[in-house]
Amino acid sequence: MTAGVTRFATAITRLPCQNAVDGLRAVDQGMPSIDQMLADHVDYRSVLASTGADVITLPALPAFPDAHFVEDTALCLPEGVIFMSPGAPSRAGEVASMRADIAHLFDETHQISRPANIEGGDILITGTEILVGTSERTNADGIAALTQIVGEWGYYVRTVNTPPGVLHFKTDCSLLDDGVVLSTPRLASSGCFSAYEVILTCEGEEAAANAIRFNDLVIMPAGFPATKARLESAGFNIRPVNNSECAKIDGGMSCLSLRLT
Ligand code: CIR
Repeated sequence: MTAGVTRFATAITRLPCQNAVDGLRAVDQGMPSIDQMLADHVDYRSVLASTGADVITLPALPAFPDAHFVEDTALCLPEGVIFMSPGAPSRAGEVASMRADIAHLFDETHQISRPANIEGGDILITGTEILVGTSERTNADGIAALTQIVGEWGYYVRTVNTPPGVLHFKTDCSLLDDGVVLSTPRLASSGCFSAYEVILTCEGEEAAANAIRFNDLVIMPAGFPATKARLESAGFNIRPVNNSECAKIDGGMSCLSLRLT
């Protein structure tokens, strides 16, 4: 692997379907508005495109309310694509569509299958390693399968713990720059980022942790002014995108795209 900030040429997204409002959620935070969710998705795609990247928008999948959270279905690396094995049974069927839609973009394709479970939301790629959080969605078999595939490409996988009650590892963290992460205090206190510079989310703004570094921008959910100011004072170019509706079904900035070099 090479150090340095990855430059992405392409982002893959999928339109939310009308029944995206029925997506999985840990707690009831009210019914999302599909109109607002669709408007937010337009904004999200336009911010990705503003960096010069090609943004692919796949069609909605009405049978799968969570299918616009594309990150959970595939891991894209320069060497190839690994299709995930979602731990949420209602999401397992999303993978076949994603494979049909994007496999042709890659030289090598791999598929992880049950009983191995792994979702992309639990995987953080840094310049030096791939961190994978065990969670309700990602088990030891899933991490072992991933480790074997990417090991042949020269990547080192480190297993870490997703905090209890947190959906995915990346619900609580993001890579901001080479060697720099944004993290909630609860995740950082586990020590998993001891080799990194850590910028903490501000008190009461833990939901700001799921951001993405995409080319020159850090795209973060709107509504977290203290963390935004902290990141700006550290020199990052921040683009907030409204995420109020996806947040009600536990989705954030990273899950809405697959990012390819
Ligand atoms: C789910 O529970 O699977 C969806 N409602 C949210 C998925 C969010 N994905 C992500 O953070 N990578």
